[in-house]
This record gives sequence, C-alpha cells and structure tokens, in this order.
Amino acid sequence: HGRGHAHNHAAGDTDRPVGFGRLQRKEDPRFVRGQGNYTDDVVLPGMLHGAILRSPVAHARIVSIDVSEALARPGVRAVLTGKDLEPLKLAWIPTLSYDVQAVLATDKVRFQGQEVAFVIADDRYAARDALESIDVEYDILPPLVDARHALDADAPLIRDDLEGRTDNHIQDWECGDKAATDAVFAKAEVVVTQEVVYPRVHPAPMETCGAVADFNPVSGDLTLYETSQAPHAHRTVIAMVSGIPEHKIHLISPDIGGGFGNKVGIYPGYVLAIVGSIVTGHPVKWMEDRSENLMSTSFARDYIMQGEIAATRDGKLLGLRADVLADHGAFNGVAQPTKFPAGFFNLFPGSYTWEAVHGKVTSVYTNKAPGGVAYACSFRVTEAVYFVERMIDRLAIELDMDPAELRLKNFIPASAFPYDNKAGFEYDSGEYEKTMRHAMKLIGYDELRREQQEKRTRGELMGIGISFFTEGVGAGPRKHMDILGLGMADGAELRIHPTGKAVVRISVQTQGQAHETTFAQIVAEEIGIPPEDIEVVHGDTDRTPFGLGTYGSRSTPVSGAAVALVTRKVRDKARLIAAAMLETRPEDLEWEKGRWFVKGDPSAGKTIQEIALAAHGTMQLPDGVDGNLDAEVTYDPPNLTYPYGAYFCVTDIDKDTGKVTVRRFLAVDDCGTRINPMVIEGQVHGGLTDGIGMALMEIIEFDSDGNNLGGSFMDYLIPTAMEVPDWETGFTVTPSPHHPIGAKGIGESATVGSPAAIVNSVIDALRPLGVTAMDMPCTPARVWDAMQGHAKAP
Ligand code: PCD
Repeated sequence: HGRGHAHNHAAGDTDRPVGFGRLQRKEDPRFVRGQGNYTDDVVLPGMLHGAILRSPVAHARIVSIDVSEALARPGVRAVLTGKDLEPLKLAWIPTLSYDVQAVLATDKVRFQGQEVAFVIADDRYAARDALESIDVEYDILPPLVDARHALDADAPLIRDDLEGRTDNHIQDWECGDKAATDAVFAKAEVVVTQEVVYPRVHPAPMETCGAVADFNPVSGDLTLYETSQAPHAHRTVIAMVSGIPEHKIHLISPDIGGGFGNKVGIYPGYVLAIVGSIVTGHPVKWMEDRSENLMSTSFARDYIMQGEIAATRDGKLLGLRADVLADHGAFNGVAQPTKFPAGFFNLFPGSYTWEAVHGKVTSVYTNKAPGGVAYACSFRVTEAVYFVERMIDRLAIELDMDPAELRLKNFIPASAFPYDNKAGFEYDSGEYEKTMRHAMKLIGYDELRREQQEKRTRGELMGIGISFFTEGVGAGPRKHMDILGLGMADGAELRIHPTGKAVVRISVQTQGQAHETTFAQIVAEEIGIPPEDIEVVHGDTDRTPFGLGTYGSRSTPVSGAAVALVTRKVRDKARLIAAAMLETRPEDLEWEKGRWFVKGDPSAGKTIQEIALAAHGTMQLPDGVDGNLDAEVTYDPPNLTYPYGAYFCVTDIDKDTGKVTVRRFLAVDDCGTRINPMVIEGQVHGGLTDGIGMALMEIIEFDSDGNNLGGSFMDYLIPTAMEVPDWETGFTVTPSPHHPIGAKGIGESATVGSPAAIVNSVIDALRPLGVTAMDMPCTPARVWDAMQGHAKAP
C-alpha cells in the first residue's frame, strides 16, 4: 500500500525481529477469525439486560415520570428513575472536570438523548420495548444551542442545579504573555485576522460503549466488564462514587473495538448496570446502539477560534493570538489533566519561533451532550494544530508567499531543543527542517506547483495543502498532571518463568493498536527473549499493576518506558546470577542481546533462559538476590514526548459539483525510535482516514430546537475505502532524549496533523476564485457555496 515506503528496508526493519521491526501482530489471528472477545460477547448465567430511556428534547423540566405500565410488561424486572438513585447518592456523579453529571435526570433534561430511566428485563427486546411504555411529562424550556449566545444576558440558564449559578460560564483560561504579545502586534508590518472553527465531531468507534455488571451480595464483590480505555482509573473512580471498596471491585476490559477517546469517561450506563445488578441480584448487561453512542457519549472539539497573526512583510513570524470559545455541552465532562482546563491547547504556537504568543479559552454550557473528549488527540492539541496551521496558510496568502517557504523560514531550529514554546511547554527534540525537506522531496513539491500552474491556466481546480505539526503526548509528569487527583504514572511487572518464557503485565489498554505485539517487542529488544515467548497481560485490574490507561498516545511514552525499565531491572538481576554461575564478578560481564558473557571471553556466557532456570533452581544465590527473575516498576515521565510531522495533501475539486477528491496524501512522521514500523504505518493510515472524515464529511450539528442532526451513520458520514487515496508515508527518526528507548507516541499523529493539510489544500484549490478561508467539513455544498463567493467563514 502506498507509494512512498522508501524506507521499508532500513536497518532493523526485518520481518522476524527479536526486538524492534515489522513483526506480524500477535492479536490478529483472533481478530481476523472473528474470535475476539468483546464486552457484548460476555454472557453470564442469569444475566438480565438494561435499556435506557432518553430525552427526546434538548431542554425541559420533568413534571412526572410514570413507569407503572412498563413495570407490568412481561419480562420486565425493574425500572429505575433518578428518584430511585437519589437515596443511593447516585443520581449525580462527578465528571472528569470536577463538575457533576446526572446519571438519570431528576429535575430537568439538558440535552437531547440524556438518560431519563433504565429498564431491566429478561432480554434486550423486552427491555427496549418497555421504554415505549414509560410516560414522561416534559415542560419544554427554550434551548441554548449556539455557544456564541451562551453568555448573553437573556440566555436560558442551563445549570440551575448548581448552587448560586446565574449564567452559563464555566471557565476562563490563559497562556503565554498578553502584554508582550500586544507590544509585538503594535509594531508589526502585517497583521491577519481569521476565525477558525473546529466543529463538533464524534470518535464513533466500531464497537459502541457498554458494560456487564455482576454484584455478588454474599461476598460483596463487584465484577465489571467494561469498554474502558483506563480500567484502573475506572475502578478507583467507581469505588469512590459507589462506596464499594476498591479491593472488592474486579474490572475487566476485554477486547475493545476501537476507543479513540470515546471510552475514557464514565458514562451513566456503566453506573446503571451496576445499580441494576445490585437491585435485581442478577448480572446486568447494558450495550448502547449506534445512535445512542453518537448522541450521548462524549463528543470531541467544538472550538470556535479567533486568530490573529503578526509578521514582517518578508515573512518573519512575530506574534500569535488565539481567543477561543469552547462549547462543553450540558455538563463539563471534558477529559483532561486537572490543571489543564483547555487541555494541551498550550501547543498552539506550533513548530515555529515567535517573539510572543497569547492564548485564551472561555468555556460555556449549552444544551448539547457533554464530553469534550480527546478524540485521537492529546487533550486539545488537535484544535491547536489545526488553528496554527490554518493561520500560517492564511498569512501566506496575505503575503503572497509559498506556504512551504513561509514554514521553512520560521521553524524552531534543531539546535534550539529542548525548546520553550512560550506557552508553557518544553519540546524535547526535533529536526523540523530536515523532515520538511524530506517530505517536499518525496511528494515532488516543485513539480506539483508547476502542474498546478498549468492546470490553473485551463481553469482546473487543483490544491496543494501543507500541515507541519508538533504534538505533546505521554501525559504526564506527576508534578504537573493528574486526573481527579490520580497522578499519571504507569506500572509494569515482568516475570521470567523457569523455562525462560516471560509475562509482562501492563496498566494500559489496547483498543486495536497492537500492544500485545509491540510491548512484547520492547521486552524482547531489552532482554533478547523472542517476542513469541513473551505474553502481554492487560485489561484486568486483578492481573495488572495500577496505572492510568491508554489515551493521548501515552502508552508508548509512559507504559512503554515502564516496560523498558522493568526489563532492564531484570537484566541487572540476571547479571548478578550469571556472575555467580560463571564464578566471576558482575563487573566482569558484558551484555549482548539475550546473554551475559565474560569480557574478553565470549564463549563463557549464560543465556537469559539459563539464568532464569538457575534463579529458580538449587544453586546458592548471591547475598540479597531472591530466587526468581521478576521485577516491577512504576514510571513517572519527566516530560511529554513531542512527535511531529510534515503532511502534504493534493486535492482536485470538481467545478460542477464542488466535490473534493484527495488525489495524493503524504505523511512524513517522526515518532523517535520506531518499535514496529508496520504497526506505525497502520496507525498513520487510520489517522489519515480520520482526517479525511473530519475535513470533508463529519459533523455533529444541531437545529435551533437542539435536535442532534448527526445521530446515525446516515447523517454522520464517516469515510470508507472509496474516499481515501493510496496513502504515502515516510519518516525521520529524532529520538526523545528523556525516554528510555527514545520513542515518542504515534497513535494520534495523523488525526491531529491531517485535517489542516486537507482544508489548506481545498482553500489553495479555490484561490483563483478569491477564497481565503473555509470551515470544515468541506462538503460539496459548502465548497459550492465558497465557489459562489458565499463561504460561511468570514
Ligand atoms: N508505536 C511504535 N513505535 C513508536 C510509537 C508507537 O511501534 N515510536 C506503536 C505502539 O507500540 C502502539 C502503537 O504504535 O502499538 C500506538 O502507540 P502510542 O502512540 O503510544 O499510542 P497508544 O497510547 O498505544 O494508543 C492510543 C492511541 C489513541 S489515544 C487513539 S485515540 C487511537 C490510536 O491509539 N485509538 C486507536 N490508535 C488506535 N488504533 C486502533 N486500532 N484503535 C484505536 O482505538 Mo485517544 O486520546 O483515546 O482519543
């Protein structure tokens, strides 16, 4: 696939590596045979099924709920309302942003699709059918749909449940230096202003969210199967909220059919399954359907960004301002580290040097589903990257300068790392110019510009779009970061069995990205045991160490580091045992992958398998060495890792229909040391497909009554093989200086980096028609409007 794999045969890029390389995914045999084990595959004896009644309206007072008819239906075991949850103190639960969210509405409904009642029945159908027999009387209130009017004096008050609240304002947040930025703008030769909207979208993973709860009233144990990207964090939060002691909760995340941030939060359905099991004395399963997933579980983005950029006439960047209005929906359930209410929007200065920058974000409530989840995004870095990359192109138009040249002129130079980005983050490493020039060569940039010139003389619409992004992934150092008071570290445990086979237990949760393969490769690289002899255990709180889970591309930066370090700890212990076996001193031994040997005498050595057997054997072990080859660590990262990339997109636009075709897309990524190039390419291909979706098709919109217009895949369009080109990929390698193996994350890079390249390409194609800006998604209708001079964007 793809035309640009010029580097597939680079060093270490072999098919059967003992360590890093293109190892086939261990998990694929069960996935491609349909033998995965997902939450909905879990069937327990006596299991009942739950279904949620949801609000048909966006804003209304609940006058009454009558469940009597539903309760009388055959097969129905119980019907829960908010009133039933109040005495259990479970009608409301805390959100990840220190707000509260209704599990079942008691006073009002605040968005269309909000949870109102929960039916538990013998089977799925009986539960669903009974929803229609519940009689709810709503007293309709005016909805607040447009975030731009959330702070108007006459805006309806959404959160009257919060004491003392008189408006819809959530929070103001700032970064950078306002005074210095004002000064830079005052003296600038060129100032360009542009509104950039990142619309509401949804992660829409293949598997929707769900849970099976099994509470044992005799032992007091709760076993919970859940679609969770963070099993340990979920268990801790569930213990805090439910009052069930943490050691009595066993949380299992079986196979996950895609997460993309959608499975980070704790949804009312999970809580309802637990309460349902306690109330009925049976296991209870709750699985949402596609529309419920799109309408009520966490949305992403919804940032309205006012940008201003200051520069010299010859294209030296001086200052950047971002003033953002963030729509958080009805409950502030945004998922991010506590001290970062605008996530990692601090990355909005991008990959460039500025004299000064200033960013400001104001968040508000609206009558929409809560969330603000980091969909393939390290906490708002996606919005930040899209913003700065659109602004740079807008300036290039103003200066009539080539956008590649403008970027090259202003990159942070390789010599400047570690680099303080003036908005609070320190980038660890980068060689931006090298990566950019490599990409320009791979795509044939000059040739493309010539082709475009020629096409323009014939009136054809061809665009070339660029995005050069820097992410910050691997949250995060506990001195800066926590979620609900939990530091963002991850544990790892490694056990080498007497026969030399290994088990590594990790706290992060694969959702399809191949941890069972790549984490075995990290152990293999460090200790020389073949990856097929290493079992990766995850997704089960009883069998793994504590840690904060998988999102924000943090698994490799944090848990991957833990796995490398725990393996080195075992290797160090093996050295002591090998020295005793060889009757020499540990200092006299040297390591080569898989064995310790005597310096200067390579034939005198012991393999790691021999050492493992000896560790468990009858040999007298050195003082202080206990009889196993096991270790554990908890890793607290000193900094984030900062992957980056240069993306190029070539589009053709049909003049008669406004339809955009992505003809070519090149992604050159730098994620530091590469563990499995094949997995990385898969991650990039997936992320680029996400990017096409958001740039060209996907949006969750609402009508003026607050009806969700994207509640099914008929309306919320996601890309298929038909809309994507043959992806072209390339890479450079700039290791992270602080990560034990030099790796940075890659999982979200392409989703973060690609939308700006695509939209910049569309705008570039429409330049001859005078278009300078356009908002996503660039649907045929919007492109057509822009061609007629009616682009929605100002
Ligand atoms: N790697 C390698 N090398 C390097 C890096 C990395 O090899 N240097 C690889 C690893 O190992 C893994 C992957 O790759 O396997 C990825 O990684 P990362 O970057 O670390 O990441 P993680 O953490 O693991 O993951 C996460 C991500 C995210 S975040 C998202 S969205 C998405 C991605 O991941 N999701 C998903 N991808 C994916 N894939 C799939 N298949 N599925 C899914 O679901 Mo968020 O925040 O949640 O929103």
